[in-house]
Amino acid sequence: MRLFIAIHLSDAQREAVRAAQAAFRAAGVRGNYTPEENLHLTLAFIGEWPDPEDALAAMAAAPFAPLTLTLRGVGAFGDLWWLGIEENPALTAYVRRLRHALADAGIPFDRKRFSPHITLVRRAVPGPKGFPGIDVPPVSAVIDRASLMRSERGRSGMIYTELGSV
Ligand code: 2AM
Repeated sequence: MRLFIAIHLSDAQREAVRAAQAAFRAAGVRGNYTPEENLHLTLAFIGEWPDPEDALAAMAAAPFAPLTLTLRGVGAFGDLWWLGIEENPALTAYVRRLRHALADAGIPFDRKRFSPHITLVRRAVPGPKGFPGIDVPPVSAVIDRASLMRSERGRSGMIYTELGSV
């Protein structure tokens, strides 16, 4: 199964992300918008791996300590537009520990540098005036867990299911 480890946003944060998506839509930006129920922050992308219990055990070896996450800014990787978060040393340290635990357990993961982002829209095509400038309200939330997620292709888009959390 296709696995990744992610953080869920608070209701207020999801609302802010939806407002940013609405501003993109209002500016005529077309593309594959992330549905509200799929909004998340990926910490590690494992990809195909047969046994979620292995991954949960590795996560348990790097316990999550609650931290405060604050939304900040909008940016793009090519045609993927995202909403960012404020610099967060506690999160960076956790992701380092988590990835070490996965490596120690022999679980593969994408080793690209961690660039925390919440995907707003993939394959974005600009509107008549390009992409909108957006002021993202600095909405904060205390995050108390990281979740192991399964990703499946559904009839009308990706379906993400939480398999467990630490
Ligand atoms: P994205 O939002 O930037 O596409 C599920 O696919 C989640 O894992 C998404 O949040 C996706 O990020 C992230 N991810 C990270 N690395 C990935 C990779 N190599 N392939 C697919 N998804 C990846």
